[in-house]
Amino acid sequence: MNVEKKDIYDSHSGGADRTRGGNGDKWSESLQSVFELALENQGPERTARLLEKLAGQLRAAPQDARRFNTPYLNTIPPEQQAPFPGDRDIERRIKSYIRWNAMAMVVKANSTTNVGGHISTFASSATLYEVAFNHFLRGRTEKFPGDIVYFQGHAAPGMYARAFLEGRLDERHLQNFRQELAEGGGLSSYPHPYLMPEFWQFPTVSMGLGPILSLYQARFNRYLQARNLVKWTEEPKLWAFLGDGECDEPETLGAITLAARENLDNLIWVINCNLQRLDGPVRGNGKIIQELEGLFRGAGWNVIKVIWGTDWDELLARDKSGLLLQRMEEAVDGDYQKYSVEPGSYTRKHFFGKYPELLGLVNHLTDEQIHKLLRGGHDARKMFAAYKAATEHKGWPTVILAKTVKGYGLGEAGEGRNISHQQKKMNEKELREFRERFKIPVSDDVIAETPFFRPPPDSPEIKYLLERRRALGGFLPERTVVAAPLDVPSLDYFAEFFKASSSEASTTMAFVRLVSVLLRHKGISRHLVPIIPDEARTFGLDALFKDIGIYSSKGQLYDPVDSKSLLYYHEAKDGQILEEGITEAGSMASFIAAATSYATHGVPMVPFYIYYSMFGPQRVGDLFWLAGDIRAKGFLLGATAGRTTLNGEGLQHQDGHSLLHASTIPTCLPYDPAFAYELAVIIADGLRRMYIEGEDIFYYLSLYNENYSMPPMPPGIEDGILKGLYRFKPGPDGQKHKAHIFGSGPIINSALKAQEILAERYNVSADVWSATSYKLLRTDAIRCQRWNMLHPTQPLKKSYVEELLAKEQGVFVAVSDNIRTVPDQIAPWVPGGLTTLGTDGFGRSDTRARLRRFFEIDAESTVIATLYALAEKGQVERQTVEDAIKDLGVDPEKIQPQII
Ligand SMILES: Cc1ncc(C[n+]2csc(CCOP(=O)(O)OP(=O)(O)O)c2C)c(N)n1
Ligand SMILES: [Mg+2]
Repeated sequence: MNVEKKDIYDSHSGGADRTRGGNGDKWSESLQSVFELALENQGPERTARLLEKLAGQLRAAPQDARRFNTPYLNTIPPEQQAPFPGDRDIERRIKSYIRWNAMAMVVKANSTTNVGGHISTFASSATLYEVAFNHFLRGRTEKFPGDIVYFQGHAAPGMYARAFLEGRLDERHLQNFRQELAEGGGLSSYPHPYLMPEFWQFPTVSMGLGPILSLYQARFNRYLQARNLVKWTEEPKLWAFLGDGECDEPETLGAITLAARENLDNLIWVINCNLQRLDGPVRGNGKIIQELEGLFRGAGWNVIKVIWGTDWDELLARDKSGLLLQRMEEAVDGDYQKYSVEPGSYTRKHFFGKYPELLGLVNHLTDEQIHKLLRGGHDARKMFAAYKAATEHKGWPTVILAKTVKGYGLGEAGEGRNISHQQKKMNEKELREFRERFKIPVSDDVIAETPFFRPPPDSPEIKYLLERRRALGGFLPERTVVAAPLDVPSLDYFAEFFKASSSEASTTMAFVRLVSVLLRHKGISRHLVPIIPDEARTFGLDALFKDIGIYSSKGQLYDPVDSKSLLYYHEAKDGQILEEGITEAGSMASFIAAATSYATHGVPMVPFYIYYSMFGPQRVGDLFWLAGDIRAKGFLLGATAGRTTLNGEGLQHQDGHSLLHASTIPTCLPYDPAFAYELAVIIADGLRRMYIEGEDIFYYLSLYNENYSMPPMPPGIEDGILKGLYRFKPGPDGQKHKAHIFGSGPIINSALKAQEILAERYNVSADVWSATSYKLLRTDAIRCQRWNMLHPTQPLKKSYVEELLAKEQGVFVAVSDNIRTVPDQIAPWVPGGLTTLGTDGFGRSDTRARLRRFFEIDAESTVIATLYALAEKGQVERQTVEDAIKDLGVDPEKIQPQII
C-alpha cells in the first residue's frame, strides 16, 4: 500500500479539526494526537493499516450507513489548497461574456423559431469549464496528442460561445444555433461529430454514453501504449464532464470499477452537482454528492468534493462548536435548492437560524451577502485546487463532485428553479438583470435583441484567453483526422475462402478463420482489435487466446487452471484481444474507442467486435447509433444469429431482427452472408473502403452457428455480394413455370432444397439468389426513385435491384431467418411484388427442423409460398397449392407464430 501522509488526511477526515460535533472537541483532539503519534512512530503505511482495522470494526456496526462518506465538506481543506495562478478578474470577465453569448444564442434562436436549447446547464457549469480551459485542458500539438474531453451535451452553447470569443466561430454560426439547414450552415444542438466533424470529437448527449465511453477510452489509451501503437512522452488525460442527474443512468455508473481496477489515473470525471435534473431535484430528500461519494469511493476512485466556496472557509473556521457542519449535513438537497431560490433572509432564518449559535456566525453578513455565499463549483479558486489535485493524483481515477446552482445567474428566469432546464426565453427585465450581474457591456437600446458580445481582438480578455490556449497547446474541442491509410490485404489474399470447404463449416467458423488469416498479414495484423464479451469459447475465438493473448494491464499474475491446454486463458500485458466480460455496453464502448482511433490518435485500428447477436442493437442500440454519429469504422459481428439457427436457447436468445435495427443506422452496412466467400468479399471490401478510401462507415454482419458445406465462389459475383443480391444457382431449364427465391444466411439451404422440390414435383424452375443486404438494395433504390421524382423530365435512372430483376420472369419469394420486414425492404422494386417468409414472433427451444417448420421458413414452406405466388398470378391452379400442402406434410391449422 502506498499511502502518503496527505492521503490519510484527505480520505479520512477532510481536516480532522473540522469534524467535531457537540462536545466532541476533546475526543477529536485526543484522537488527532494519537494519530499524529502513530504517524511519527509507525509511518504512514502501518498507520493506515491500523486505521483501516479500526474503521473495519466501525463498518461492521449495523448503524453505520455512511461508511464510505467523509463529512459534507470540501475534500481539500483551505490550508492544502493550491493557490490560483490566473488573473481572477480577467477570467471572470471572459467567463461572463461566454455566459452572456451562450444565453443569447438560445434566447435569440427561440425568439423566431421553436428549435429549443438549454441555458441553465452551462450557467451552472461555466466555472467548471473556464478553469479547465484556462489552466488544464491541453490541445493537440506536434509533441502531444491532446487531452480527450467529453463535454456535457447540454452545455454545448457554452462551448460555442467560447469558440466565438476564440475567433473560431463567427456571429453567423451563433445566430444559426440549432438551425443547421439555414443558409451558410449552423451549429448542431449537441456534440455531434457527424454534423460538425472538425469541431466535436465525442457525442455525449444521450445521457450516460459519454461517461461509459470515457472509461473504456481511458483503458484503450493504455492498451495502445502497451502494444506500442502510440509513443507518448506524456500521457493525455481524459476529462469527462457530466451531470448529477446523468448518474442515474446505468451506463454512467455501471462500469466505474473498471477504472479503479485498471488504475486509470489518466481519467478525471467532473460531475456538475447542481442538484437538479430536468423535472426537479436529483435527490431532494438526500444528498446526491454524498451518495456519489460513497459509490465512487466504494468503487476505488479518488473523490474530491468541492461543495463550499471560499466565503464558507471563514465561517467554518469560526465555528468552534461543529454545529455548522452538523447543519450542513442535516439539510437535504431540496433545502439547498430552496436556499438558491429564496432571498438571503430565508437562508438566514431556515438554515443558520435553526440553531441560535449559528445565527451569530453570519451576523456580520447582509441578506444579500448570505444569498451570494458561493458554492464550490462557482469558485474558480476551489475548482483550480481540485483540478490540480486530480491531475497530480496517481494510481486511481479521480472524480470531482462540484456543487453548483442550476441556472446560476438567471435570477427569476430560472436560477435553481424546477423549470430551469427548459428555460429558453428571457424577457427584457431578466436580460437587464443578467447584464448587471455579469457586467456585460450591452446598451439598453439593443438589449432586447440579445446581441452577441465579443471584445476586440487586442482587448486584454481576448489576448489572455488566446494566450492561455496557446500555452495549453491549442483549441478544444477540435477534431482533426491525420491517419495515414492502412496497408490492407487485397481480395486475392483471401483466396482460401473462395474454394469449396473440405468439411462442413459455419459462417462463424469461417469468420474466426478469417481473423487468424488477417493476423498473419503484415500490414494489418497489429491494427486488429478482437473484442468479445465473454463468449470467445462459444464462437471458437478461444483459438486466438494463445497466439495473441488477452490484454491485461497486469499481465497474468496466476497460473491458469488450463495452462497445459492449447486454448488456455492467456492474459498478457501486450495482449491483443479485449475480453470485456459480460458487458455489451462496455464492449461497444471499447469498439467505439478502437473504431475512432484513426481520429482520436491518428492510429487506425480495425475492431472486430463479436457477440451474441441478440444482445447487440436490441441491448445497446443507443451505442450503435452513437457509433454512426462518431464516425466509427470497424466490424460488428452478430454471432449465433437467426431465430431458428440458434435453436436450443429459446425466446430471449434467438435473434431475428438485429439486421433491421442495424439497417436504421445511416452509416452502417448490414450484411447477412450465407457463405464463407461472401464473408471474405465483404470484409475485404470493408477494409478497403474504411482504411484506404477513408469512408466513415461501419459494418454489421450476421454470423450463424450452423455447419454446412461452403461452396466455391461462382465467377463474377463480387459486385453482387457487395450490392446485396446475386444469382447463386439458376433453376433447371425446360420447366413450365419460373420462380426466384432469395435466401440469406443458412436459410439459403431452404431455398436450395425448395429449388429441387419445385423442379422435381411441380414443374417450376426456381433460381436461387443470395440476398446479402436488403438495406443496401433499398437505399440504392430509394436514391434512384428520389432522383427520378425530382428530375421528372430526364431519362429514368434504374436502381441495381430493378436493373438486375428487370428481365426476370415469374414470381419472387424471399426467405431468411429474420422477420419479414427485413426482405420486405425491397418489395416495391421487385417486378410483380415479393412474397416474404420470415421468423416474426417469439423464438422457442426446439430442433432447427421443427423451428423452421413452425416459422414456415423451411424448404417445404418455401415451396408452398412459391406455388401460392404462382397461383396468385394465375399460373398454377390453387388446387395445386392445396395438394402440395398435403403432400409436403404441412399442417395448415398449425399455430401461427406471429402474435399481434
Ligand atoms: C438517455 C437520455 N435520457 C433522457 C434525456 C433527456 N434529458 C436531457 S437533459 C436531462 C436532465 C439532465 O440532468 P443532469 O444530468 O443533472 O444535467 P444538468 O443539466 O442538471 O447539468 C434529461 C432528462 C437524454 N438527453 N438522454
Ligand atoms: Mg443536474
